[in-house]
Amino acid sequence: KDIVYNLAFDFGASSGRLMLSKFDGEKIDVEEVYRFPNEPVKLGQSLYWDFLRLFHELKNGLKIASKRKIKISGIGIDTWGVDYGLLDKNDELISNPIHYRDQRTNGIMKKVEKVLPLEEIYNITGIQFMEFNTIFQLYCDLMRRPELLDNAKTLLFIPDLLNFYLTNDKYNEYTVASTSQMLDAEKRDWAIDLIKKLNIPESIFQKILMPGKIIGYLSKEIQEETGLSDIPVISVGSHDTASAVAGTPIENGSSAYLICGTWSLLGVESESPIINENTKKYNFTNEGGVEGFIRLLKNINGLWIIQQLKQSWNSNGIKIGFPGISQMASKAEHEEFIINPDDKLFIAPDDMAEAIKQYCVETGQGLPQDIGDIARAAYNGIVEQYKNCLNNLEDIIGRKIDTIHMVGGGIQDKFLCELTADVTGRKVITGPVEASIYGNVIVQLMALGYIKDLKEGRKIIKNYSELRK
Ligand code: LFR
Repeated sequence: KDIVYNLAFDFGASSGRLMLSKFDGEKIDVEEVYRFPNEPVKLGQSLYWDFLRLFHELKNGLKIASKRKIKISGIGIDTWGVDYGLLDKNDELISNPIHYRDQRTNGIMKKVEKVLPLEEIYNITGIQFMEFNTIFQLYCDLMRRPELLDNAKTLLFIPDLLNFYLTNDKYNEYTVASTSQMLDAEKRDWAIDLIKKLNIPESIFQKILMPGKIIGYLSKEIQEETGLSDIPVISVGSHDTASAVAGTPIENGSSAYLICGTWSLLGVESESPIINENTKKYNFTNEGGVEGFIRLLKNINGLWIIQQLKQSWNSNGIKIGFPGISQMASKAEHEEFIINPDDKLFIAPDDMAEAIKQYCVETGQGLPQDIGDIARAAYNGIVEQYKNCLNNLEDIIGRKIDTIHMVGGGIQDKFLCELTADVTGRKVITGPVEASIYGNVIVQLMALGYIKDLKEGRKIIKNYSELRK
């Protein structure tokens, strides 16, 4: 049988990786080719992504892949959402892209509200309010560093920016552009009126490109540097969550997906945007998905809290890893401590363990004493949000959700999955861990004509990846 090889890059908030996929007409196998850390840098008052390093690692990955001497049919890139780079008239990057956890957007919504009612933004975009959404980041730029936007000719989201430096082609891919809170959810194009009302220069926005199209081909320079040929770079669901949803074998309307990574994304797939009093009240988002679907979901502060706990303990000399934290939480002496993970306190605290202690004391629960208790407070809080979110979701869509598909790196944490099943009372199906890579690959295979549609792609994933019930 002919084998089709593709390369899928998935950039996460703490690391990135390149996977090689092999499709033999029936089955997709994925293999890790290269993994690299993604370490944001605090420079002065700002928190930046190290974009130059990330692009360097992208090329390193391509160089390693080229040594395999196999014919690669396509490359697809997905990353986190909302963040962007600005290019000047010579296509030079004006500044390193700023990290969504940067503090500059604190309190920004109050300022925007004076110019434009938030309700109007929601009614058009259907996007959940988060201070780090592109719309608010750009408004900050406008107020703090207007010269940046004066000189900007092009805005590219992180995956668009990586694709541009590979191919020289400039687009804004639909799924990632939807996270900006500046797309008209119905029209699936820029909400020009909103953009104008905020005085953001509309000329920086590019043509929207749907997932499943060829963006361009590796440029001569990149070919020479990496040893690869003129391979097509394909627009996948370039927002990692869009790829992860595509790579989740959901089968019917009574199933929800729950993507567990730095963030927890819980929702369903919808044919069209749902924007009403309920979605507003519960602050649900209508992000763009692949094959024209809308990702109706809620963004919950997830394993970031556990990641930060690990960092806080490790930097205080306590050697503990994720399995250790999970185990201690499962055996915690006090099982009842609980936080609200979406409290502002937990977005970017200096010390996560201290933040949790402070929260528990301030909410009258007393002081969690040890690692087990502190971690348990976080797990309880995260899973409680899952439960609330499921109930709200049922309210919005008017039907019951009986099954949750948990996917993503976080499902390697058995305790998290078990607690989710216990607390929500729903059937939990786990897998695949590599949902975003699978989603990335099936959209490439759809673009190249090897797979008919998302349904067929998901069937392949369901049949051949390891799923557990
Ligand atoms: C997950 C994710 C979420 C988005 C957050 C910030 O990796 O992409 O979907 O809200 O990161 O971009």
